[in-house]
Order: sequence, then C-alpha cells, then structure tokens
Amino acid sequence: RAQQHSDAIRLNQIGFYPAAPKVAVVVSDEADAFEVKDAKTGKTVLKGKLGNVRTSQHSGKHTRLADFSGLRKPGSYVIEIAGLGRSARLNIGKQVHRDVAKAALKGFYYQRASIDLPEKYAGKWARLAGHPDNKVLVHASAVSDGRPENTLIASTRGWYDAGDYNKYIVNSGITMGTLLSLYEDYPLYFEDFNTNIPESDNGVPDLLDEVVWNLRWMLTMQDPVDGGVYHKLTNPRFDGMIMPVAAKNPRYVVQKGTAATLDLVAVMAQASRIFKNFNNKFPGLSDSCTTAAVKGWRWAEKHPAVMYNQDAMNKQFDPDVVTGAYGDRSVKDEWIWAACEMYASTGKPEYIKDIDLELQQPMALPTWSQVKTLGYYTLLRSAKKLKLPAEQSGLLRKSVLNYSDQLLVDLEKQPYNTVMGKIAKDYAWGSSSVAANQGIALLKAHRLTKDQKYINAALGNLDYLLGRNATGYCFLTGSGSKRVMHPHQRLSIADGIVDPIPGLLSGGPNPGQQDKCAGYPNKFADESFTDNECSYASNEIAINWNAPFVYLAAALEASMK
Ligand code: 9MR
Repeated sequence: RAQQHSDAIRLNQIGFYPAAPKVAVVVSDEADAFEVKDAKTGKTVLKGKLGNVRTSQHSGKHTRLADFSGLRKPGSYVIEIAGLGRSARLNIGKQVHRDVAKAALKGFYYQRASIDLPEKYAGKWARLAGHPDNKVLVHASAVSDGRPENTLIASTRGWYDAGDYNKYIVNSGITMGTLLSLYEDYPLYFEDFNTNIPESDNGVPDLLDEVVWNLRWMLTMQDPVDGGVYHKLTNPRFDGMIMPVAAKNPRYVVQKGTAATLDLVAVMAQASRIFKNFNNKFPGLSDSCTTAAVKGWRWAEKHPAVMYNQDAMNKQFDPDVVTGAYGDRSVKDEWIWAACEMYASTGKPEYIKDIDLELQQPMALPTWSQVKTLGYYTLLRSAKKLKLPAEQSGLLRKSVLNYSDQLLVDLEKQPYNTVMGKIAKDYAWGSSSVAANQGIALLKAHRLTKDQKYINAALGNLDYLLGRNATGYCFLTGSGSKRVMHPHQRLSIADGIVDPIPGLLSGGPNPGQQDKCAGYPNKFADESFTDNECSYASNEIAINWNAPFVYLAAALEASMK
C-alpha cells in the first residue's frame, strides 16, 4: 500500500465526531499554518495557525497542534501544510468508530481455537480448525488433590492468547472481565451490533456469544475434583510459524494456582449474573458459572497464595514448559477482584468483609497482573443495587476521579495531546493496552461526573491508537492509512495472505525492545516500534490488548453524538 500522505502530519486515521475536538499533530519545525480542504472539491474549508511548540520528553522532538475543531460538517477532508504536503484523508461523521469497534470484536472470532473458520464469516482468512484440545495431558505439576498425572482431559474452545497458540487463564481473566464489563456498562448498545459470527442470529448480543466461546473453555480449566484452576493450557514450547491445522505437538494443563483460580472466580461470578438473563438461550450456563465460582473460591481459601513460578516448576517437573509465564508476585489484587465480583453477584457482603480493598492507595491501571480496579469498577456499577455504604462508594469514586485527574494534569503540554505517554512507564510491553485502559478509566470518570473533559481525553487516547502518535501507525490491523502489516502473529504469518488478520491491536511502542529485532528506528520510548514479524515485544497482538480497545471504541460510539 503506497503511502502518499505526509508522515509529518499525525491524526486519527479513522475519523472524528462532528461535535468533538479535532486535532492533528505536526512533527516539524518548518511549519506555521494549515488549511483543511474538502477532499473531493479541493476547496479550503478552514484555515488556522499551528499551536505553540511542544516537546516530546522521550525523543526531544518538537510538535505543534493543528486544531480544526471548528469544522463540524460531515464529510471527507485533507489537511494541507505548505512545505509538508497533505495529510491522510480524514472523515468527519457520526458513528465514525463503529466499524473499528466491530472489527476489534471480530478479532476475537479469528483467534478462536478448535473450530473451522468458514469463508462466510472469515472471508479470505477462512481456515481449518486446529488445536482441538480434546485430549490434553495433565502435567506432573498439576497433580494435587485432583486428577493423576497424564490423565487426558477435554479442554476445547477458547481464544488463542496472542501471536502464539496457547491459552492462559490469567490473561483470559482480565480480557473476559473487560468484555463482560463493557456489556454491563452499555447493554443497550449491543442489541444492534452484528459482527457476522456463526452465532449472530441466535438472539444474543454478538459480544456475549463471542465471550461464551472462551467462557466454556475456562470452565474446563477447573479441576472438578478440588476446584483449583490450571494456570494455562500449553505446548511445552511454542509452535513454529504454522497454521493451527498443522500443529500436532502434545498440550498440557499445568499447575493450579491462586491467581488463575481467583481470576476464574471473578469471571464466573460476573458471567453468572449476566447469563441469568439469557437462561432460555444458554440453559444452565449461569448456574454452571455460579458453581465454578463457589468451588474456586473454596479452593482459594485453602490455598490463599499458591504462586505460579515457571522456573521452579521446571526444576521439579518434566517436561519443561517455556511458553508465556504470566507469573505474579502478589495475589492481593486477584483476591480483591474476585471478592468484589462475588459480592456483586450474590449480594453477600461476607465476601468482602475480610478483604482490604486498598481504597486509600492510588488507583492502579488494570493489567493482567494487577486486577483490583476491575473490582472497583464493578462495585461502582452495582453501588445502588448493593446499597454500598456512602463512605465506601465515596472512596471508590475518589479513587477513579483522582486517577483520572492526575492523567489530565499538563495534558496541554503533551506532544500528541494525549494523556498516553505522559510518564515513561506508559510505554511498557503492550503499551497500546495502557492507552486503551486509561481511556476506560476516563470514561468511568465521565460517568461519575458527566464532565466532558474526561470523555474528550478518552477520545484523545483513541486518536492516539488510531494514528496520532509518535510512530504514525494506526495500531489496529486492517484499518487506517498507515497500517500495521506484519504483526508477530502465527495466523497472519503462516496463512500466505498479504493482509494480516484484521481487527487486532498491535502491542505498540516498547523501549524494552526485548525481541532484539532489527528495524526499531531508535531507542526513544514513544518510537520504539517496528512493524516487523520478529517484533514480539512491540508488534504482537493479544486478547488482553484487544479487549480494552473494543471497550474504548464501542463505549465512545455509545456515548458520542
Ligand atoms: O503481555 C505480557 C507482558 O506484560 C510481559 O511483559 C511479557 C513477557 O513476559 O509477556 C506478555 O505476554 C505474552 C505471553 O507471555 C505469551 N503470549 C503472548 C503475550 C503477549 O506478548
């Protein structure tokens, strides 16, 4: 795809809502003014001066804003700057992000294990099923009060975690919590949101149908004997760059742990209250979720801090397992999340009675290893129903608002006019998910206050993900004018199709550059990205990154006029 636009003009490559703020960022010291032209007629519709010079703390590079918020008329335009040329085409219109929201949810369909993806739903990415996972071995590390070693279990379905083909409970946990929360926060929006999946006509929102594919897998990851949950289902070592149907290596469920068990408890508790309303469509599913949650909770009470330590496991048991570890140092936050979900679903305050919710500490942005805030979001959402004491809901509110207010400090000095990247730590492995999760927090703050500044900042983070960033890439595959074409993802690499699987969020800049891939432009945090298959540290995709993107794009669609 030839790139004809000026790379110095960065903007959301998908579009802008008529009434929303609209800015492009110009990375140049040579420009001073801009014009917006109608893409069809070439007529100038707006002229403006660039804003004050801002400096990236990461690279020292200078930027200036082209603010064209005054333009509200739906249509398609380009920005022109003397000496730099033209921007990518930009659209103004209602529902401009609906397609990317849909594409990103559909991304989960493409990640499905154990099922054929026919052309009717998958288009040119149609493929045969792989990883049936109907005969999975119980690893020696997983034997405790439950099944003996080498027992064969069925653990089919689920989504591939990322660029690799393994299925990890911990990462499924936050992913499912995010998607289920999206449904609980905006249920009406999903009544009309068709992603063309096999279940689209079953009278259930596609968001929930997609979630059920992974939910049923998660249920199989609980040892029915003792209620503990296997940390992951995995090959001992990663599959090569092959299609699923060609993958033949044995697969194992490994050691049960407290993080996996509590993450599953939280998901099952949340799912049980949602699917209660769909009992005619999924008979018994809600009850199965309740049972799993209660059994898991009891196991965790007996094993309050069994940590998954892959190196220690490999010293003791064979075969060695070297795939994604998702190991954690503390399960305090998993306890908080699980307790909040159990409380919200059962109405029984016993569940949180002995748990320190840590509400006096600063709020922590959700990641796979830090999930307590998912519990806060749930308590806030259910505060009325649970009749939460005013003091507690006050603290929860303060926690979310303080976090969001801190994000907004100095926003007007940020080189890309987004809260993302204000601190160096934002550029971690999977930084795109940091931007998306910050956006979610800001939307929560908007919900609590109705203050427009929060929703504008959330939108700014979507703008970041869709192109207004230091790399110039739109990070969602299949979208935008400067596209990610070579994600580190086995499906996209092995299928022989030029275009990658669409609707997947690339990890984004990560100065760790752990993959030591050639192609990084430099060491600057905000530019440490390379659209290269070898770059698992900056250009992989993962379900826990896609989920907050779906949330952010869909929630903004549901909120913006
Ligand atoms: O998202 C994970 C990131 O936070 C860790 O720093 C990184 C290294 O341990 O692993 C990431 O997760 C990967 C997982 O271990 C295996 N599947 C692919 C995931 C995304 O890169």
